[in-house]
Amino acid sequence: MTRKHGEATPFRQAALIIVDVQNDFCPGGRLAVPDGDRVVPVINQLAPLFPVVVTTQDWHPANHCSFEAQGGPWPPHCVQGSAGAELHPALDRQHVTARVKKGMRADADAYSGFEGTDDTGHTLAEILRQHGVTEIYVTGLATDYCVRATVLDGLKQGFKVHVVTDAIRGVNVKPGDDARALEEMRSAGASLETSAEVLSHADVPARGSTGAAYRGSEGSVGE
Ligand code: VGL
Ligand code: ZN
Repeated sequence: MTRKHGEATPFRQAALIIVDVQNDFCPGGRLAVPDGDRVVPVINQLAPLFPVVVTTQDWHPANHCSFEAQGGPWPPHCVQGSAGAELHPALDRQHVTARVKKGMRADADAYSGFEGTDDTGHTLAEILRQHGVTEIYVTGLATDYCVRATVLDGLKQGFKVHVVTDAIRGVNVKPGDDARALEEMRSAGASLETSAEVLSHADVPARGSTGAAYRGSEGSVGE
C-alpha cells in the first residue's frame, strides 16, 4: 500500500492526538507547563487536516497517588469534574472525533494516552484502528511526561508516529528534560517535524500571526 506523493489527502490514514491540553497544565493552572497554552493555536491550525482527531485528558480522583498528599511527585491537578481538568477554552473542538480520559484509578498513574478510554470504554488504540488509522501526529502537554509516554506507546503498538515539535511544551523539572525526551522519542523511531513541515505536506501554507484563513492551492474558482 504505497501512497503517491502529492495525493490530495495525505492524512487519510492519520490521526491528530492532542495530549492533555487542559487548564491545569496551562499558565494559571495547578501544574502549569511554561507556555503550555502556546500549543493551542498551532493545534487549531493542524486539526482541520485530519479525518480523526483525538483528545486525551488527565482525569484523576481527588486522592490520586501522584498527588503530594499521597506521597506522589505532583501538586493536585486535573481532578475529575474540576475546571482545571477541562480542555483549554481556546482549543477548537469542532474537529474532535473522540475524547479519552486516563489516570482515573486512585492507585495508578497513567501518563500515556494509550492507557486511556473513551466514555464507552474503548481504548485509544481501538479507536484508532476502528478508523483505519496507521499514523499518528502527537501534540500537547507535557513533552517530558504524557507526550513522551504516548509517543513511545504508539510506536510499541505499531503506529508510525510523528511528533509536532512546536505543538508540544515540557515541564522541565530538570532543565533539558524536554530535549532529552525528544531525543528518546526520536531514537525509538518517532519522526520529529514542525507544524510548518506538516502543513507543507498538506499543500497548505503555514499561517502567520495575522490569523488569515488558509486557502486551497486553487483558490475559489467555478462559482
Ligand atoms: C502529566 C504530570 C502529571 C502530563 C500528567 O500530562 O504530562 N504530567 N500528570
Ligand atoms: Zn496527572
